[in-house]
Amino acid sequence: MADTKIEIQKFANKDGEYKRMQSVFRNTISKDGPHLPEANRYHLYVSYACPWAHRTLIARLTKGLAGIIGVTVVHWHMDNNGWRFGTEEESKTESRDSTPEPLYGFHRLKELYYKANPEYQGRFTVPVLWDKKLETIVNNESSEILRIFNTEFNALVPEEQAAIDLYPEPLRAQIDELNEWIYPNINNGVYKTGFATKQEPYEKEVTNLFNYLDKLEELLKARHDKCEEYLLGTLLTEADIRLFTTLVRFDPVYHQHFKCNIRMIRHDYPHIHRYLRNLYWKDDVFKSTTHFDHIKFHYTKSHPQINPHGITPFGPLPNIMPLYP
Ligand SMILES: N[C@@H](CCC(=O)N[C@@H](CS)C(=O)NCC(=O)O)C(=O)O
Repeated sequence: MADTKIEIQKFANKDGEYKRMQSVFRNTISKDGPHLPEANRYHLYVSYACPWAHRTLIARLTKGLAGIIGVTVVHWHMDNNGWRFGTEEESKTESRDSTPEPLYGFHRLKELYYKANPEYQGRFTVPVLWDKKLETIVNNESSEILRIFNTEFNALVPEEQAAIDLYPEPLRAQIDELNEWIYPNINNGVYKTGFATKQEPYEKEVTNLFNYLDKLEELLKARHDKCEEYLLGTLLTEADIRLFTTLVRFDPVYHQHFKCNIRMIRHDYPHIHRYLRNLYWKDDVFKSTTHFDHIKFHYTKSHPQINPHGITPFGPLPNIMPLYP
């Protein structure tokens, strides 16, 4: 417990404010190399609990990359040594989704980072996109992995998936504009709220978060009035993927665990709630990549500074409401 407190102080500064660190590996895959687009050359390491990693899982399936890029899921529990891989035993029983590390038999995610760079000094985060040929990390920043998946494997997937463009040229300015306020105020806003270690920054962040959820509600109401399902209208884009992974965790986890509890999506934001349910229930890629057990266990049992007894609340039930409640 004492160690965990030290750990959290790396996040929160002396004023009790949470600061997210920048990702370090920022390369791309392209025909110009050195990371060439090739089937079965890359491996994606994720946690089903993590909203950033979840983005990459959705993009991988949407773009038809399931048979081209393998995935390993870490165990949901993160301790002072970071993420670990599931044991053989666990992969059969307790947490079937988290399996042993397939390439090197590593026990911890951090071993991959050190293999890529023995001098590495940053955090050991998921997602990690690994190049099996060059034995290094290509990229560990989810927003960039999304873009890589969107364009760089198009020659290797069926036409139908190649034609899906999650960042289409004519919508780029609008997508960028959405990302610019949704990322700091909502995606990262829940973390700034939940990891605040003083009352004042907590109150500032939680108020700000709900101001932006109100803004989102207005935007989605306007879309609904025009019978449009997505943030940008009738087309699924990366902006939806980036938003979904936060919204789907909101009521089950952020509301109570991160004290983001001024309002609840299911009770207080009908348009956000409909948007979330539409994505989850109508597009199997969103549903099949959402694992509420990993999500709930991870947060509530990996942050003893927030939840010292590690008790995972039952509710709210269900984790997500039906499409037509
Ligand atoms: N900027 C990164 C953030 C990834 C991130 O913070 N992942 C968290 C899990 S939700 C993590 O792995 N944390 C481990 C740690 O900080 O030790 C991205 O979007 O890919």
